[in-house]
Parts: sequence; structure tokens; C-alpha cells
Amino acid sequence: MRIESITLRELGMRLRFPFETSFGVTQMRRILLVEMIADGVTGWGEVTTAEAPFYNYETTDTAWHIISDFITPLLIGKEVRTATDIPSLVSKIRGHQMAKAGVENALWDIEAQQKNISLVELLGGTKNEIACGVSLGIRESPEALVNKVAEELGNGYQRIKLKIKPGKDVEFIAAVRKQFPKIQLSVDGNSAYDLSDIDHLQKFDEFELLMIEQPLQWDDIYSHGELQKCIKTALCLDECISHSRHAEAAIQFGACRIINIKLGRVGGYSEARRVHDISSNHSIPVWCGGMLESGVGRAHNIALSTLPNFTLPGDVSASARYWTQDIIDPEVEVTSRGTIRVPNRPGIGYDVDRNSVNRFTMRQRSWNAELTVGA
Ligand code: OSB
Ligand code: MG
Repeated sequence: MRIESITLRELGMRLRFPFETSFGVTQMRRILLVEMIADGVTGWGEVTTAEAPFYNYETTDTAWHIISDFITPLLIGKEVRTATDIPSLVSKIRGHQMAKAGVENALWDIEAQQKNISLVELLGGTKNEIACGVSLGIRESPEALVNKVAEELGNGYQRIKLKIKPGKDVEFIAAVRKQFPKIQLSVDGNSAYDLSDIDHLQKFDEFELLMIEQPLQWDDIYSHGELQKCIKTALCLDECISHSRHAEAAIQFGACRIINIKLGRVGGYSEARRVHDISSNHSIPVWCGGMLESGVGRAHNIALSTLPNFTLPGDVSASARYWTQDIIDPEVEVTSRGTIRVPNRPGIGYDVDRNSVNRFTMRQRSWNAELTVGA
């Protein structure tokens, strides 16, 4: 496959509702889409950076810079055998996994279409339906949170995840657990605690949570290992796992019993499959995290979730929970059983709606092999 052109677009998309985590409130998303053409076939990828460097160090602007000035020059006009060739071509760029993932994943879409198979089949996915949970932002009061949980359970979702932070945790979790004693319930601290909070975090054990996600520092596997020794509830790592060697280290050290895999955070499908396989070999279940994606990122998350070791419900939910209008056709819908039916059309399985993309586009830049010296 010869990479003939790459178009990078920044879309401005307003979430239907503000989303609050321990690191802040998000309502306006600035999303980068990668449109790639190879051998005349078009593929799409999404860069899952946030607007500010509060989840990890990447931002929409750093990704624009890294893709424009470093990734694109390494790829434009290049001949590649498969999408799995991309990581080695960009490996001299340290970090910036989300920027790399947006580009690599577009080529996976292309490769699947060229072979006339779904992305699921190309990846080795084994499911035609995936289990869905929801991630609920921090609310004003425990009552407001309980009402929101009731609404999402009514929509069929199989697992509820509560965002928490110091001062907005025990009381909120207790209220939800009291109202819903049997549901699959987990919490996500997004690195808002540290090891001096061990006594406090031990109190969570009484709520029989499915997991506590990333309570401690974003880059600290060691401290999570220390914490896991002191609590009964399973820890799940999100922010800490940027690649498969982190997964290996965290598992060996006992720093988690579950891993959240995000395509962007680990740098794309090639690395996501490695994290999946390592976890599987150690009997560590995984699930697919979300980054408030548009339909393009959502479609990729659905494909990833079909791999066999994705045995827990993910954070991949219906388009309508986020957007008044999504940019794919059809939009992602969730069944009353709390599942998404996996499309089996070639590639990502959804059409990208160019009218919507154009409507939301704030800036765009294209690179064409024929116009690039040396390509
Ligand atoms: O930690 O999983 C997270 C959203 C933005 C940044 C980090 C996280 C999240 C979510 C939302 O939990 C998942 C989603 O609904 O897309
Ligand atoms: Mg998380």
C-alpha cells in the first residue's frame, strides 16, 4: 500500500452535557481526524487527545504539531505492507501515542477495505456484539448521581462507572450502592489520590466495587502495587499504561488485576493488541476505555472491543449520550440489553458523514505524495 495523502482536520464539537472528572470539566471538544488515502482507498482515524494536558501530557495542539511536522513527513509516499508496519516507521518519535494512533488506525481501516473484510476480522475479533457500560461524570449531589444511574440502568447499560475525587467519593458511592445493591459498579479516580490516602481508599472495600480505576499518580505503577497489597478491591490501570512493557511491569508487580485499554493512550491497534495479549496470558481481563470520542473513534473502539480478552463491559456507549449529531452513519446505538451490535461491513463499518465533518471543521491541512519532495 502506498500512502498517497493524509488530511488532518480539527473539529469543534460541543458535548450535549458537560463531563466532570477529577481534573476538570469538558464541554467543547477539539477533535483531530486523520483521513488517509492509500492505493485509492480512504481510511479514517481519530486522535483521542484532550484539549488540555490534564489526563496525559498530549493535547489537541501537540498532536497537530507532531502529526504535521514529524509523523506525516515519515509516512507520506511510503510503501507499507500492512498497518502493523507503522509503529516502526514512527518509533524514533518518543511518546505521543495518541498522535501516532490516529494515523496508524486510519491505515487499518484502509487495509481492511482493501481486503474487503471488516476491521474486526482483520484484527482477529471474535464477537458480533459487545457489552457496554457508562462513565458518569462527577455530580453536584449524591441524589443527582443516583438519578443519573437509574436513568442509565433504564437504558440497559450493564456496568456503571462513577468519576470520583477527594471530597466527592465515599458519600456518592454509598448512595449509589445503597439504592442499587446488585449492579456492577466501579469508580475512576483519574490520579486524584496518593499513597497517603491508603486508609481512605480502604473504606471503598465495603462497596463491593468491580474495580477502582487509576486512583494514584498517572505515571506511578509502583505506588499502585503498594496500594493493591492493602485493599481487597481490584485495581484497574488506565493512565499508567502507555505501552505493552508497562502492562507487563504492572502485572508482574501486582499493581493491577484489570487493565483499561485505550487505543490512543497505547499508540494504536498494533500496541493495543500486544497489551491485550500480555494481559490474556496472565489471566488479567481488559475492557475498552473511552475519551469522549466522535463516531470515528467510537467505531474503532467497537472493533477493538471484539478481541477475546475484552471480557468486561467497556466505556463505549451510544453516540446520542455525547452528541446532538454524530459524524458517522448510522450513529452508534445501544440495545436494551446494554450491547452494541458490531457492524460487519468492510473497514470501520460506518460511513463518515462528510457534510457533518465539514460543518464542524475549524482547520485542515493536507499532504499529498505527488507534491512532496523526496516522497
Ligand atoms: O479516565 O476513562 C477516563 C473521559 C476523558 C478522559 C478520561 C476518561 C474519560 C472517561 C469517559 O471516563 C469515557 C467516555 O465516556 O468516553
Ligand atoms: Mg480512566
